[in-house]
Amino acid sequence: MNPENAPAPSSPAPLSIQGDRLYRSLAALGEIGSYVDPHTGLTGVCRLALTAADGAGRRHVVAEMRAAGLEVTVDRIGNVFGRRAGRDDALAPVMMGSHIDSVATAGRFDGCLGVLGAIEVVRTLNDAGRTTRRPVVAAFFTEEEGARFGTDMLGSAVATGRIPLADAYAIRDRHGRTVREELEAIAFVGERSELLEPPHAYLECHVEQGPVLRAAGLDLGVVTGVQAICWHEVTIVGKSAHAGTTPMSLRADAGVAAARINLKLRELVASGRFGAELRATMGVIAPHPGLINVVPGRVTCSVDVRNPDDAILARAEAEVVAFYDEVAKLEGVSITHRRTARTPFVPFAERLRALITAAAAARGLSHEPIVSGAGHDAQELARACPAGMIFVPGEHDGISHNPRELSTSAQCENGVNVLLDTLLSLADE
Ligand code: HGY
Ligand code: MN
Ligand code: MN
Repeated sequence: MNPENAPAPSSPAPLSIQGDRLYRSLAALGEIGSYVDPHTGLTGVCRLALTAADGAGRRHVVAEMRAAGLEVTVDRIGNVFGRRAGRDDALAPVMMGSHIDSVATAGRFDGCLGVLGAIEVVRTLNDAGRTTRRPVVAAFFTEEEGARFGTDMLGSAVATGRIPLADAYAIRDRHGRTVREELEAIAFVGERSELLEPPHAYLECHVEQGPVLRAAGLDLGVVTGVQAICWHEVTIVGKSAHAGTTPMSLRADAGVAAARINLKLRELVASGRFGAELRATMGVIAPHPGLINVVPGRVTCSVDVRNPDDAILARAEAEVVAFYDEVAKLEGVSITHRRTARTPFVPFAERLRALITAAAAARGLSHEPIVSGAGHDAQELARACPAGMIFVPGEHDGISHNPRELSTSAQCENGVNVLLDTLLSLADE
């Protein structure tokens, strides 16, 4: 090595994580809540927030945190923090984290990479006998997915003051169970205040969950921000009636009304009136009674609309809401909707993006800026402190919220090594 490139005598040798240890920890957590999909034969993960499987996953990760020497605390919304002391222990910590709750048809990487990656960073510091100036915290947040209780980033939104704890406790799942009851059922109602002392900075390593990085042959994404998100829960009430005897002219068919709304979502995107980046999805379509010979009298469905531009999203949402009234008249049904999530475009801190970019470059890893299509806890932490995200590419077009989700050991190792480097820059300042 050319002498002037050698690290200055005082700077410690650069550290690297143990990629195989990280990948084994992802596999081990992925066993908890795993299932075999009867249609595809694929093994997926189902750890919906605050279910017994989530509770088991939580206890497993808490044990991993403790085995890495972290002091673990739990707050009143069930967010979990593993703390490693710093030389100046009174300073605000640098936090790394994500979530371990999953959708019902998940893979092993969404969220888990950021939590287990944070613990792997701590193990690497331990192995090297390295103490940072600031304390370091590895964390996971409650119900990031929103798949069970209907609003995403719930735990980190409470921790940063966007959602009051009492409101969060009262949210019910589709079976009427409340967040509070379900936290108690898995014994994760903690003592610690739910309002987070602002960290010095927050970092999250996460799979991209899309095709961009892999298609471009890039090692990493430096996330510039998270696009704006809008969720509605829509209730359509028509009239259950006999499928054979009821003339079409006498029907109030909630199923057809839902179908019209679903097609409208597709039309909004295809029209180009909202630019090229609008995304709209009806993920939940639940007819009642859901029987072959009964015209559905009631349908509960969901609307998920997203765009990087807040103003465009607002226009699109207004058009959807106006369409609810149109369909109600057309089909002779009543349509009500509840906005269950609404987050603006959230930019990430320039300074952290620059540190992540420099760390990737120093390791010779190819990287590009990228906007996140998915919501993340980092967008909530960005309200409390400078936040940044590192994206890792995924195989199979980066598919996610699907058992085929897959990032290779090398892809995960690259992401968490850059997480380590960025952490060290921040934790020693
Ligand atoms: O919906 C989302 O974007 C995230 O996966 N919760
Ligand atoms: Mn996620
Ligand atoms: Mn997700």
